[in-house]
Amino acid sequence: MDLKSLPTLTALSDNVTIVEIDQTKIVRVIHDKATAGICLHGGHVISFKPEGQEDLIWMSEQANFDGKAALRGGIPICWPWFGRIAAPAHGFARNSQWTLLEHRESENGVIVELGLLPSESTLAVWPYQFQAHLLVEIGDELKVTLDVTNTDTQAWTFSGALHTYLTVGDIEQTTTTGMGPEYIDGLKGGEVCQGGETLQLTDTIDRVYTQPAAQITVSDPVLKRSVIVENQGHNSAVLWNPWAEGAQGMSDMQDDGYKTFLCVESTLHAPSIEQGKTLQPGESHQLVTTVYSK
Ligand code: TA6
Repeated sequence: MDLKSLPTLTALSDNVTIVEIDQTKIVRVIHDKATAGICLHGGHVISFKPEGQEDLIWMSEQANFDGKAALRGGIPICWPWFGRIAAPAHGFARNSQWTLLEHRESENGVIVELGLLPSESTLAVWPYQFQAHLLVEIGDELKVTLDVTNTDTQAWTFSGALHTYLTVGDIEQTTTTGMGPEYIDGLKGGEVCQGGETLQLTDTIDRVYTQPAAQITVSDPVLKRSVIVENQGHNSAVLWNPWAEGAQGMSDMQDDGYKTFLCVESTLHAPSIEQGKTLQPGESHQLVTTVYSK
């Protein structure tokens, strides 16, 4: 995404400004190391461009920045559940307005911290007290930490994902390793399958890899780079691409959009909310993804 050309609404520091696309405010970071953007709507990272490189993060040309819809592309925050195990799909965090809490900068990069607290609309779909912090560290690498705390008087259970859309030059020439051997196939009604060491796509994919390695590597001969994804606090890595038919069925994705991204997600997967991770009052959990190229 070309964030540099957007007019500044508010300058917060030498490196951090507020800009806007349609109705959506964006925290823009321009630093010697990288340029990045984080929408307050959804706490959604929409760009991470290390200096001199193509964006590592893919955004749809048809993403809806009306401040209501979930954004197509970037890093959707799926929380307090992942998938369609409850409504709205992927939880409410990606459709909520987050608050900018803090920004800090040094020669190594910029850290932006956003927060989300319960509101009438979150309590209507999930009747619990919580505190969510999103720490976005922008430097040579992009590190995103979703830190959730149970501020209720009772335990609650959750799942979630940092649903990263990675830019690739051409999906059919892209190879992925490190996702591990076993996956739950979302396209085969949740059948547990065994896969090969290297994945090269020729069709749609929607898989929960249950034994990912510490690093997942997406090798891109077209953009002449490998993108590395390292996750923490997860129990699986979801890989997704909707392919041509899926892209055509989405109003917020251009028909050929599927050719230039692969979702590699840091996921806490659960078949139902009740089977998710439990936090007792006062307990916290951090779901992390780190993305960089080499
Ligand atoms: O992470 C994969 C997935 O859950 C797929 O099943 C697919 O539907 C995708 O997310 C996108 O979901 P969305 O609600 O953003 O259209």
